[in-house]
Amino acid sequence: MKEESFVSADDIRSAFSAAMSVMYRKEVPAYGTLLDLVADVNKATLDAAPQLRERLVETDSLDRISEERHGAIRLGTAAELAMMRRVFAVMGMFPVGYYDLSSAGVPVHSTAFRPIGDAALKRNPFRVFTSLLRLDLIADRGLRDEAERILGQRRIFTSRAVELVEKAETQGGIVREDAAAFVAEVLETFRWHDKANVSAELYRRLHDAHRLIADVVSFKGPHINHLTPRTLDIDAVQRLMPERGIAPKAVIEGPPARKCLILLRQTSFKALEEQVSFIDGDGTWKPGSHTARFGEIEQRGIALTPKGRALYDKLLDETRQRVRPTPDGSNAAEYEKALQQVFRAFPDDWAQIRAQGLGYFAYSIAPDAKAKKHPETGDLEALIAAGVICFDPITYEDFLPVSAAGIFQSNLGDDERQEFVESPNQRRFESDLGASVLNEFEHYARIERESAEAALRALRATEP
Ligand code: OOG
Ligand code: NI
Repeated sequence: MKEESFVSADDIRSAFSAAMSVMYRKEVPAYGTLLDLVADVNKATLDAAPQLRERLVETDSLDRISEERHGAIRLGTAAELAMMRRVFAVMGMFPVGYYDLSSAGVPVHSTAFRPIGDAALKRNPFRVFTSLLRLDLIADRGLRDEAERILGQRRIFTSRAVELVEKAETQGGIVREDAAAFVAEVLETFRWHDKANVSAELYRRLHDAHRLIADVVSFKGPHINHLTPRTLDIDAVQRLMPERGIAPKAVIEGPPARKCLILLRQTSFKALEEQVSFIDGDGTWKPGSHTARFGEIEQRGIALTPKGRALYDKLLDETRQRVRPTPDGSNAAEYEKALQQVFRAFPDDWAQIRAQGLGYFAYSIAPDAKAKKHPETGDLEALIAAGVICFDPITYEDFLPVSAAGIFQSNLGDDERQEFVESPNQRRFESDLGASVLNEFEHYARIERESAEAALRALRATEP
């Protein structure tokens, strides 16, 4: 098989995320409304800031600005997770990071499947936050066994999807003739099923144990539960949602609005109550409802170093000690004010953020470097001071556990808070996954180091 006959993983990922978007918009019309709002706000933001538009043209592709950046699914078993890893690998998406949500009252642990290289991220940054249900955190032994039995019986991948993955693995890629079928077959796994796998009575028991358990166990597959486009002004979208008839969650998760955006800000509209039917023991269908699917938006800033992240975590914690946002939004303004105030302790200036070692930066030679007299040295700091090498923030491509918990909670019904013993178990997760996850900090540090080395090399090459 000649290499040229393979479709690139980036192309498969793009086709897949586009197909998923079309499907989700059809399944959840409110999501289409959100997409329209995001496109309008992004356009208004760009019209008001021509410089931003220029920068986006240089660094990104402007026409894809409002496209989806991520989605999320919840899986039930180790076998599902391991197979999902193989499916995503065909699309150039690899597990990055480990997120334990048990401490936040959600019985799952997660990773994000995403493109890793710079070129792949630019081409299409689509990623999927993927959670695995932790039945080990459920106290009721009988219910746990029943849930395990039901999950053990379902097949979330079509047999053709499995075949195509195996073929891609053997051949080293997807051949052109198989690309469309691969996307269509894999899409089936993410589809919504309004006919439940379980009786209304069992659904109720699962739901009482935790709403998330009911969401995972009761259905044929891990329906995509949200998609998330990128917005250039998250505060505007949050404010305008009600005007378009959609209800935003109480507060925006993550850091406050700032000049130098750090990490990730996210908000969502609340999950909708949808009609489903449950199957009784005698085979008759009973109408009911289930709440799971929503839409989200995100705005990304600089990736923080462990030191920067520790400061972020500390400040977020401090804010929440002062004001804990209530699900009904009644103290949202107060929370935002506290967030703004507390985060004054985080420098809002790129040079400061860099000098204090709080964020990761990419280095390059300044466009006018040649014209400048500069010290003949390999000392990065001296060259930056001389204006010969410049630095740009590296965008954070991952997720935040506290924010993720907030997103989960607001879409599972806020009134319910359940405590689990905090029990991260990355080793178990990786053994279920069949691979280890990439450490996000090491990854950003490497991008930074390599960019500095490349900039110094390029500079040497310009010297006589
Ligand atoms: C995933 C919630 C986490 C995010 O953006 O932090 C998430 C879920 O609800 O399944 O998507
Ligand atoms: Ni999300």
